[in-house]
Amino acid sequence: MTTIERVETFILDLPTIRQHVLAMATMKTQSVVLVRITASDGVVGWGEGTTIGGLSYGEESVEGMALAIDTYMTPLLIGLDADAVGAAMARVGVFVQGNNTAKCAVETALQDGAARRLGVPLSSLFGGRVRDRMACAWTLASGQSDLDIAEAERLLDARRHNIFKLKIGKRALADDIAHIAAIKRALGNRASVRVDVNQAWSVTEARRGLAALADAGADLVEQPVRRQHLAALAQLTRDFPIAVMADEILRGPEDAFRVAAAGGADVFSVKLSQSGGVGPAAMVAAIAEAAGIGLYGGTMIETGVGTAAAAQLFATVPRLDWGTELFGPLLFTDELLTAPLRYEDFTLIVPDGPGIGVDIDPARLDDLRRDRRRSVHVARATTHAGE
Ligand code: MUC
Ligand code: MG
Repeated sequence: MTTIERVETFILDLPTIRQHVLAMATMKTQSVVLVRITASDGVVGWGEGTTIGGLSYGEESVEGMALAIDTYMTPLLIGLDADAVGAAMARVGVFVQGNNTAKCAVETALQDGAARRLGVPLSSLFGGRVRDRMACAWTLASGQSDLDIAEAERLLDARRHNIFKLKIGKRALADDIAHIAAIKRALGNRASVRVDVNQAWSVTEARRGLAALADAGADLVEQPVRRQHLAALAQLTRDFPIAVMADEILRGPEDAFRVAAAGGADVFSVKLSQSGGVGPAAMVAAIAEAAGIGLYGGTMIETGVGTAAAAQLFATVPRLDWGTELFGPLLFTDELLTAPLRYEDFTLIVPDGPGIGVDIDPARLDDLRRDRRRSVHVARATTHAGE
């Protein structure tokens, strides 16, 4: 039996190419946790746990994830069968509640190692590929309409993205609607324009907002109200023609089932991090598929590690009608991989190699590690409170 020998965590801080303005935080740096799991046969698997804006997006921070893995998960994992990923994660689940993003980092590293041991891409462990490339949205979040339009035009010209997600909810509703309308007017039918409110609207604002968004030409609205408000999300889904997508409300298969049963969304944004790993994300996708809910491959703005893992899974789902937003590595000034992921013709190409299909450059890893840096721009300083 090949056993799990070593589990290591690394916190990395990656500067972004421009500020990324969301309802709850302005990012200038993205912080991630990478997990490296070494098995007794020497095979190494990598996984990623990433969230956004310190603790402003969710309940896990990179510092907390590293602690949860090092202190609570690693002792449970050492000596277990490295190929029995489900059994290993079930054991972790008995002793560690929640912490889905930290679990995602560990589970992805185990999946990567198991697939590398077999010499196959991770997609082969999830039924095989139905596509080799997938549509990939870009998020416009500079905070200014003219800059966003110029950025979108550049990306359309380069044939890199023709789906744009606008981050709204920080400004007054009327200002956000004017911003969306200006962008949609400029791009016309050359692009799909969608918005992510990141839970910022009250139910009343959402009712006004969804009506105005449809008029402004937006195709989809993501998580308009707080994740606790399932009944409101379901009502909005029923009442307005614009597609409603669930994001923060989905934290694994149980939530997916609850939201699907309540008719709570037209589309699910499936995120490996929120789901707790590749396997649980596959279950979320299966629930959506069974319920007739559209699928979208979501991101937590991961490096190439988490992005490649997600691409491996989304390559296997039968219908991916809303595409993906697996643009994470493109938002960073630094590349972590030996060979960057390829974005061509408005799509992300699914990498071919074994496991997640990408490799980390050890020198780059060293450069980006928080514990090796002389000065650190931590996530805390990226929130609005810190501006
Ligand atoms: C989210 O809420 O979807 C994904 C893309 C982006 O710009 O932010 C994230 C998080
Ligand atoms: Mg979202």
